[in-house]
Amino acid sequence: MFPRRRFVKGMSGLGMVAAQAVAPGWVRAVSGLSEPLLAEASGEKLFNIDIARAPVRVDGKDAMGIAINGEFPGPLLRWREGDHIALRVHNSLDQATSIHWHGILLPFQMDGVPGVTFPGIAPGETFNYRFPIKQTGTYWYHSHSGLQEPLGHYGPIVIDPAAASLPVSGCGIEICSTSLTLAWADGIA
Ligand SMILES: [Cu+2]
Repeated sequence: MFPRRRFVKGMSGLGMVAAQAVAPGWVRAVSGLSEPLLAEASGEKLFNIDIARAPVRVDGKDAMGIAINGEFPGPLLRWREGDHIALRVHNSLDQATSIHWHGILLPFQMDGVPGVTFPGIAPGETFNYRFPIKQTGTYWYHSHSGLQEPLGHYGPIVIDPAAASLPVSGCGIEICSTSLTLAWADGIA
């Protein structure tokens, strides 16, 4: 376990150095970066998201995890194809954070990978993600900062089709959450 952890930490450090050396403009911290995108869109659906430390118990062990709106893993985000989404993500941690919308088709500035498509979210800062929903299905979101993801910084997304309301199975998400939680309880993170 220990060598893997050191390896992952080393990798993220190297990644940051490389990204800063060649960083294009959109990677640097600019307040209100996402404001021009979809600013004129009407009917935006707003989600307020807060990322903070919270006590959790996994496999009988007490620890400090990372909760999203007080939940571990984070809350289900249910969207509809054709919606315009605005997500106001506030960082209440003492370290930088991010949310990557895994598998979601969106403008690259909204992808949420620090040092690649945006600067990340500094402690105490809020980042406004805004994008249109162009697909359906089950997905998930997670931190792309450090080792926050296995500490609980992830959650499910369900996107309903525009024209119908179908029953939803969350089994893909369940498998994903369970494996991450077990990895954490095992001492990987
Ligand atoms: Cu991902």
